[in-house]
Amino acid sequence: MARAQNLGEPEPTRESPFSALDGPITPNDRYFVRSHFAAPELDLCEWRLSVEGSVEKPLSLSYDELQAMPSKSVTVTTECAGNGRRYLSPTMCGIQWEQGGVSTANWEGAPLSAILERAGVHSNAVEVVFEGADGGEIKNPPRPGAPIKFARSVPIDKCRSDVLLAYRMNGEPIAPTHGFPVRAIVPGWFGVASVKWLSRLLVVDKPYTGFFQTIEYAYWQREGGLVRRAPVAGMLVKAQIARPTAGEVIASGSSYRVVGAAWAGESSVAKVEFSDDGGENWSEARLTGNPERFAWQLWEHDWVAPATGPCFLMARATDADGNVQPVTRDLDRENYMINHVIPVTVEIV
Ligand SMILES: Nc1nc2c(c(=O)[nH]1)N[C@H]1C(S)=C(S)[C@@H](COP(=O)(O)O)O[C@H]1N2
Ligand SMILES: [Mo]
Repeated sequence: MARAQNLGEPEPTRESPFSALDGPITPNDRYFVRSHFAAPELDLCEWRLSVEGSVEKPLSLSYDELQAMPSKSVTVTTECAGNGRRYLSPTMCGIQWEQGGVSTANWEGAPLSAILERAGVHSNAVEVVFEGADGGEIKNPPRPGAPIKFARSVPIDKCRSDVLLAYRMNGEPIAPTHGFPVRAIVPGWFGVASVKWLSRLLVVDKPYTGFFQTIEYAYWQREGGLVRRAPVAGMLVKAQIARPTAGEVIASGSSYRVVGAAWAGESSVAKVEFSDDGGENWSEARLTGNPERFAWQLWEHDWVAPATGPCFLMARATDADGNVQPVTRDLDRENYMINHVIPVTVEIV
């Protein structure tokens, strides 16, 4: 399995082999892994999920209690906010993901709405902070100080409408690297919000400003002449080409079925276009399979390889709200939210 080139971070990371795309679901052994600290080993008998903060009745749920609640399953595409960082120029710090920081799985678990209802959330609540059992010191760059836990918050409305506390991934108990026994799944949002190894839900009445919320996994938002730090949230519209792959050698005049996937966060993919001349001309690709609200849209395009020489292939998606993938990089996004069109160079012989 490919390892993402790692600029100084010791934590385990694994790219999904995106070029192997062969259906809507990423098999568990090909699903990408991004963990900031060592995976905690949790004992099911001792594990509890506590629900605290701005609630009428704090809870402490066991694995059995969570599983006994009505369950729901949903197919969700999750992209790491740093996916594609390898293609940024100048180079930005962090894991140098190519195209494999994105995967799709079917998750089964308890809707968070039911748990919040049981706890009786106070009307002043604005967010739920998801805290993982993992933590440690921040090493890259070094920040001397006490160890911290991995934690992220999600607005209360999103928690009520879409968030799942998942215990099964593609029909199997969630593997230790993916957050056993229970993780959050925040459909349509960048992966960082889907906290693994959940141990605590803290309902808060002010926006949370933790390390992975406002320092990392955050970007600059401009409003009224001010620049402020905003946490990455919904995934942006984006298409990737699975095949051909960069550097592939293709015979001039041959027919080639170009395949890929596109996703649009909380919106949906309206169209995917393909270009074989570096973005001068575009033709519409075919959307395939059965679209699901939070899952990627597979697409294909029957293409005849042009004259010999290097050839710059591009795919660009448009979402249902009319957002088109940009051609240039927005520097306010720093090293996250990478959705500008990135060419795949192949060699026509
Ligand atoms: N507790 C915990 N949750 C976490 C993380 C983490 O390091 N610790 N990484 C986040 C990030 S940045 C991503 S992209 C996804 C990756 O999930 P996966 O490893 O199952 O693909 O988990 C998120 N949840
Ligand atoms: Mo991530």
